[in-house]
Amino acid sequence: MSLELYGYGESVASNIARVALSEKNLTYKYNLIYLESRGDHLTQEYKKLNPKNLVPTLVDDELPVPDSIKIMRHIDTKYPDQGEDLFPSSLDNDTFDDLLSFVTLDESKELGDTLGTTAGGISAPLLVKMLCKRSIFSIIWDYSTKHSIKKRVPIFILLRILGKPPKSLNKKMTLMLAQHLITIEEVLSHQKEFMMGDKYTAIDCCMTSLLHRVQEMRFGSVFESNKLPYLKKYWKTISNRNSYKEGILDYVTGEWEPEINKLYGDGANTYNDLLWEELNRLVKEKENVTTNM
Ligand SMILES: N[C@@H](CCC(=O)N[C@@H](CS)C(=O)NCC(=O)O)C(=O)O
Repeated sequence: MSLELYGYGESVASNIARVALSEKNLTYKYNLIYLESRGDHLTQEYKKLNPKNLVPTLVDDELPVPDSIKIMRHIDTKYPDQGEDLFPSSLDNDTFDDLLSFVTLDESKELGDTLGTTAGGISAPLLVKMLCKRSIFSIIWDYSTKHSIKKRVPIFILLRILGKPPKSLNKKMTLMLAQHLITIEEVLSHQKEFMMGDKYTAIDCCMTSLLHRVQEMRFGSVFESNKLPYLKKYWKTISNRNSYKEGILDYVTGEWEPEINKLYGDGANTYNDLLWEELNRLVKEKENVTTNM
């Protein structure tokens, strides 16, 4: 068995793949692919492994497997007797599929539509900082001539030219995040340990990475509040698993941290108050619906 993973430390999708590999107790060679700051994912060589120019890609005995969800399915099928069963057949398929599309980083969906794309959206201030490590000219050239996902090209170029994301984008992503957090709280109101119930699954691998991004972007107060008690308990459970350290914390490149500190100092995300305003509004709205029933 020879496994190689191409990924980036501060990439939500790469984190999903690494958490899953850790949960399956699989060891692999790791190849660090710097994204916006260097454009390693835009080289011809990497494109042969991942035609969409995205991370992560797993290479299993020379077979390239791009996409975090496909990677999880691949290792779960090929190594069924190792570690956790990530796609247990005994579970309710419809609920599982619904949750999978809720967490997935689906490049065909709009930013904010799923928790996965919202995690990308709330990261925009940092993506811009990384793009700004390179000249406008090199970003325009690299992205317009090399990136396969054409609809992403003008977005990256515009962000580099503006030097920061438009406020309307930050605001929209914050409001979407509030909605998705309420959905998670509702799912977890079954009062079981994991998203699908008693069994740890691929959904929890995704959630570990997505909630880590929420924490990393300084929205971590949502994990401390008794307003979202199930989320608080769930985050404690998944962040205490070995896969959180082994799949995420151990791979941080350090590129983001100084920029996050420059943006938010010792404090919360600039949009944290807006997040809480919206969360409080949604919680109240839900309470009103329940009392009127
Ligand atoms: N559906 C893909 C999405 C992968 C994805 O969007 N990766 C991001 C990093 S989290 C990326 O490579 N971005 C680089 C770019 O868009 O240029 C997966 O789940 O693997």
